[in-house]
Amino acid sequence: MRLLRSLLSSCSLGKHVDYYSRFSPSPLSMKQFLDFGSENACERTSFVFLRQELPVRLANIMKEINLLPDNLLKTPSVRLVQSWYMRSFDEILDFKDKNADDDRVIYDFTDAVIKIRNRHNDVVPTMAQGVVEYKELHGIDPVTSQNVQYFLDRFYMSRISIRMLLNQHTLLFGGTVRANPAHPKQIGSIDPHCRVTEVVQDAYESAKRLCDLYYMNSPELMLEECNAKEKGRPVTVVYVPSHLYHMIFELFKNAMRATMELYGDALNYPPIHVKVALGSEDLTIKVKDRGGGVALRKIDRLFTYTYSTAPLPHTDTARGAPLAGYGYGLPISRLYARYFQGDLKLYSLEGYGTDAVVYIRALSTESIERLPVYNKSAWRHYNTTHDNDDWCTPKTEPKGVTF
Ligand code: W6P
Repeated sequence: MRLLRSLLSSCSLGKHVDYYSRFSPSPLSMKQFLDFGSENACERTSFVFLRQELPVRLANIMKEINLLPDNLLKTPSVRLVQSWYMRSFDEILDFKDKNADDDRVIYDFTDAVIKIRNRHNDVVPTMAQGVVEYKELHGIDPVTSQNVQYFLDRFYMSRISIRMLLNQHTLLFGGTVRANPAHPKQIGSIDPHCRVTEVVQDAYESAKRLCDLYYMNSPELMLEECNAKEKGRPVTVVYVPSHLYHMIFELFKNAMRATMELYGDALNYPPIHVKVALGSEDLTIKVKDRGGGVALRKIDRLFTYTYSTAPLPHTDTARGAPLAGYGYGLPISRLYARYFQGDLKLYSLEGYGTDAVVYIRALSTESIERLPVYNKSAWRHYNTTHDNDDWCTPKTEPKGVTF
């Protein structure tokens, strides 16, 4: 019924998308996220904020989906994702003129938020499938690859931010009690005293389990921390532990795979060294392997969506899924790092090993959402080519010179 309505009035839906896309998303700081979870904040405040902010964030990225290359936009996968966005946008819009003082409305809203979150669970693999479909039919040129990279980085960042809002609302107000039963000291998904080495340990154990399954062995972990702010105290940070876990788990999988592939059936493997350091601006986590490294020329590929989506390897069910190296693990981990103004970088020494470094803002006042906005400048990105035509192309022999 709703689908029918949205199809019939897709024109009016489009008008609403246009309207909300003219607002810029409002980035929240860690402090603002925590305030929503504090004693005096309420579900009503959150409702009033989200019924405006969610349509704004959805509309901003929906306008960008429309700028994708036509052949990509027409793939069934991208169409499907687009329909999820339209539907969710429409469902939130339903609450525009509802009475915020009516408990029923507030209850229904939380219900809608949960439905929307679940509808969008498979966005990442579905978009990846769209890229595969496009590649199979049309191949990939550098300009398209650049546009897809630009789009997916923004699209997935938008998705991370929208899910953060949805999660905070349901975790804080969805149940009868405010505390998250699994993590009573967290404010929704945020831990105001997240112990970094504990998350690193957890991520290591999970990656080790996969590594042991696949390779019958695994490298050890050597973990050290240096707290320059409070000497001898464990490093803590105001952060989303699940985001941190996601990034570090991904880095461990890559580090372990490199190590195991290089050392083959050796009995000992060089350990993975992790260093956690807290300074006044940065909290830095370095994951260091001795897996042989990656040539500088190939480092960018590890973050390239069009490169890492090989048509799904028909997984060798006897050995199980490969440990790492397929899909969007690294580029999405980098987005998690950037989401609160940090970053993720790879420094490799080919022939030796790789240092993967996650940078996180140490100060919660500096941890502010980094959000894409749809504007003229974003639009221009899709409609101009950024080719490298202002640098010479190396020739094997200099023109007109003979030696
Ligand atoms: C490698 C490749 C890589 C990616 C990410 C993290 C660690 C590593 N090690 O050889």
